Amino acid sequence: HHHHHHCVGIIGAPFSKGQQRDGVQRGADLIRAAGLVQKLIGEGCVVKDYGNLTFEEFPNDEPVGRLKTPRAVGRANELLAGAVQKVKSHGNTCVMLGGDHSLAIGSIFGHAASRHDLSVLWVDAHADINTPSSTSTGNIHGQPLSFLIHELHSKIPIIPNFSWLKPCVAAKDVVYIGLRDVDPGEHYILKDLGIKAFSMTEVDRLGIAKVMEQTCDHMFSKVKKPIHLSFDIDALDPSVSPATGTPRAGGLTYREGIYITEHICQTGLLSAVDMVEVNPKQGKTEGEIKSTVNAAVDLLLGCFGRVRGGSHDPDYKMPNP
Ligand code: 5AB
Ligand code: MN
Ligand code: MN
Ligand code: MN
Repeated sequence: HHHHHHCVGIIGAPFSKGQQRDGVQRGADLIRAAGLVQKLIGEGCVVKDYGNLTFEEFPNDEPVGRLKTPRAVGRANELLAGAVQKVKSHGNTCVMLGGDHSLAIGSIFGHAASRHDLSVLWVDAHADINTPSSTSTGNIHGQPLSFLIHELHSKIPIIPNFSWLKPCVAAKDVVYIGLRDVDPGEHYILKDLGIKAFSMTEVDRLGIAKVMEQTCDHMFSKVKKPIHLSFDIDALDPSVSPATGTPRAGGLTYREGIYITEHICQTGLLSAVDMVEVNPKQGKTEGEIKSTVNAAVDLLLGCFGRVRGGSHDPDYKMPNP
């Protein structure tokens, strides 16, 4: 086994305007308060915390068509994209702590600007690929992939504060795991573009080990591309991660979630991670919040070398009696 250390750069993105529930902007600080940095260092990572971004307020952010708070979302993601590009230029694996999932727009765009030809692994109960016309809620956290995928470019209207954004991912380079709440328009897009998707039905049929094998076969069919892992905490079952804005029954177990991140770590190709949609205000008890935040931390530790079977430094000396 390899014993390289991971260099990790953390960006906090306390942003909630991609949806309508207050609290999700606190996710980043809660994940830090649970000891993420110290635990990563404990795994042998070299960690730089770039701190939290500060987002501009848009007092008159009227809907554009169905889209809610488009100006705030557009500007926040432009700022995030620049921050991710900077973290990547320093040679770090980028960890973006949300905030809501609209932030994947800037995170993936910034990542793609510094590492061409990415694979995106989207772990979520939801497909987040509604277009500004197909959305039933107007919430941009249900739409980020439609802004990023080349094949959907013609479906994206002109939106204020989005002019910096250009599609940067091909449909064939996206893989989903965990789907169980997909809107009809989203299902149409998935089928039309032939996007690889392991819904919870496939997780049940194949088991998580085969799902990960086939995910990697698909992502590395030709060349070994850097991986962008976008992990929505609502992919896990609400019994594990209840403190989130759009929980859905029948999700991944804690162990399946950890298996995904351990497996992605072992590819050696993980280049950026989003951990999003942790919302403490959606937890009914302290215990629910803790369980959700701890799951987010443990998933991230799996991304950066923690293995459940344990490990030791190459120069470990057995103590004498
Ligand atoms: B999340 C829904 N499809 O478009 C929509 O939590 C839900 O980032 C989106 O995955 C859920 O609003 C967004 C109904
Ligand atoms: Mn979701
Ligand atoms: Mn999502
Ligand atoms: Mn490793």
